[in-house]
Amino acid sequence: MNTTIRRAALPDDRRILMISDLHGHADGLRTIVNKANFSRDDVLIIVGDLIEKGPQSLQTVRLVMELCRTHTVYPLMGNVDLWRWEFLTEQRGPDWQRMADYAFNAITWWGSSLLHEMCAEMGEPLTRDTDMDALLPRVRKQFREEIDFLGSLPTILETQNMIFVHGGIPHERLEELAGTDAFPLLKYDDFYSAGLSFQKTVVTGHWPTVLCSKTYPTYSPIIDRERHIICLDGACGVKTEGQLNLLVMPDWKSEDFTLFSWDDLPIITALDAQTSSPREEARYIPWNDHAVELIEKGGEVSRVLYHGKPMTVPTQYIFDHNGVLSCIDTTDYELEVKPDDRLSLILKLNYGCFVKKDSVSGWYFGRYDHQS
Ligand SMILES: [Mn+2]
Repeated sequence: MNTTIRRAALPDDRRILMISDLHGHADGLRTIVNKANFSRDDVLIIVGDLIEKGPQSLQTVRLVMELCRTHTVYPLMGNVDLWRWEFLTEQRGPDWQRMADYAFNAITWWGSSLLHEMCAEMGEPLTRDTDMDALLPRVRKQFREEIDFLGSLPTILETQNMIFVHGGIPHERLEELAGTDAFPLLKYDDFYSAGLSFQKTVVTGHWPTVLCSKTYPTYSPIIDRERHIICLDGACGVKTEGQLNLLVMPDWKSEDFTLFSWDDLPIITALDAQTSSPREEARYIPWNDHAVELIEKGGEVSRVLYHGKPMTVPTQYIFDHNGVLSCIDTTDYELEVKPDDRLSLILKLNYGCFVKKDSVSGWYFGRYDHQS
């Protein structure tokens, strides 16, 4: 698919809400826009990846379609949206085997896939024995509206002072990008680390911001006012501890942002106070740099060496990655906690609780109460 650019002059004095990487979380989208009191007076910009990696891909597409009818919404294409649309419409020729492989992998990883949801709704549960050639025309017919909607999503939205794109752009001469292959702009991995600067503020999703954490792990958006880049992806669906990030500006000229976030982790209420460990000394092990050396293996937690630094990590987070001992998504950071703080529970051990507070994950060793 070629890059398409939608241009919009955003109205004055209306709130601008931005979100990305919904990844099949219709309930999360509904909850988070309600939290922000989203209304017809607001503008909502959805920076791509509506589907997959979550339980409600089909519902999410339909919810976004519905919001587009009732509210001012600018949805954009994500790389996953484009992949699915290309398979479903055979843009690159029949490739049902890959589509099916993806769908069954998705079931293993995330418990759902768009194709499974479509087949379930048709009353024909998808199995390894499904005759894909016979299924495709029926899927296309029954879900024509949803598939066409995915295919209609533009690559880039340009406003008075911002450029929205799922992955990233190499430069902001948009007229040169129009008509070129959209895929590199949708799947521009780690765009933030490319170090580029822009005149207009470039707002992206796609690459979980937590991967850019140099010390303690944070899932909140990156707002870089010098290089004019905003990254929204809170790793919802990709990581259990991930979240949807909805960033709200009072109007398009404003430089103030309010964050609303959503995750589906259980909540505990802290009973004790805990002081934070030094943030600059904390380490986070992301999934793209996760080799560790074992110092001592324990039952619940083990001691490992990560980039030369000893860390205590949950033993269950240690795994063999193609012969390399690895550990992911953990940190030695200890959060600052006050009694009555509500904490999102990621992992409960006798050693302590691995939790998230205000978009930052870390350890809490105090007592707590369970809440729903
Ligand atoms: Mn993506």
